[in-house]
Amino acid sequence: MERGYSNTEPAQPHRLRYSRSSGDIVGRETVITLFRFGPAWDKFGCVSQFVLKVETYLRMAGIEFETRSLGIGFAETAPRGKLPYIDHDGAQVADSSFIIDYLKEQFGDPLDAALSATERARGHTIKRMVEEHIWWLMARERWWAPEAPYWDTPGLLKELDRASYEEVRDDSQRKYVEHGVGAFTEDELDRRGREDLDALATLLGEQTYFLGDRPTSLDATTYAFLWHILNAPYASRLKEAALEHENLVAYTRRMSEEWFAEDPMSLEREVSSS
Ligand SMILES: N[C@@H](CCC(=O)N[C@@H](CS)C(=O)NCC(=O)O)C(=O)O
Repeated sequence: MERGYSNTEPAQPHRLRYSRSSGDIVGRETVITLFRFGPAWDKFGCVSQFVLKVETYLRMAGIEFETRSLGIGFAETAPRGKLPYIDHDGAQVADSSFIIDYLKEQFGDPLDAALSATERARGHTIKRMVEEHIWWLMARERWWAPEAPYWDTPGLLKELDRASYEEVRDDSQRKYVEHGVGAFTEDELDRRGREDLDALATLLGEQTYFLGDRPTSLDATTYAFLWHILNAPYASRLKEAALEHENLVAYTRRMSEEWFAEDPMSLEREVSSS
């Protein structure tokens, strides 16, 4: 499926395959590989919101890609020790925002090119709140959830025995306490999450997308995080708060229908499993 919103077709990340005998084009190989942890929790393509953000951007910008699931071994190859990263014809780029900057440079900017300075500033502010605050609230919820959603999770900690899992969990919890979010009470966390979700619901209002009637790269972030919150497979006060905003729920459903109706977990794009 080729989609995008520019008048000029962006260059596609393909390597053409030629017939040795005739020289005719006989196929094309996808050369963008998105590295992720891997399918998890029933309907998640990956446990990472940032992986879904990049995947959403690729789908919205009409850039073909394949996925490669690394599971717990991700740190052996991830250039910054985190996922996602991509490989484009041998060039590796890590960090979801740097990846999107790179994709814009390489394939054009069909989603954001027409944005005004004010829209860009608004998009930047929303993105930072979601990625740098809501992410911590979500991580805090996941690591403390009584259901222990990361225990024995395919696509992440599946191969760990109980003692090793508990070591990873304790290390993670220490990280969140150092950040500050780990020291909040459940009610304080709930209050902070509600403040952010109320703000998102107000900013979205009746609009189709977060910056108006056309999708932009900001929607890759907002969709990825809202989808993860709304589909949390554990009791979540963030999820309860998000469900109270009909416009956020409808927005997430709309985005799913528009960009993820086909191959929702990118299983058809997967070239290896962990
Ligand atoms: N700023 C990075 C954040 C990426 C990130 O935090 N990834 C998490 C998963 S959501 C990760 O790889 N965590 C593994 C770890 O820290 O060991 C981005 O935008 O890509």
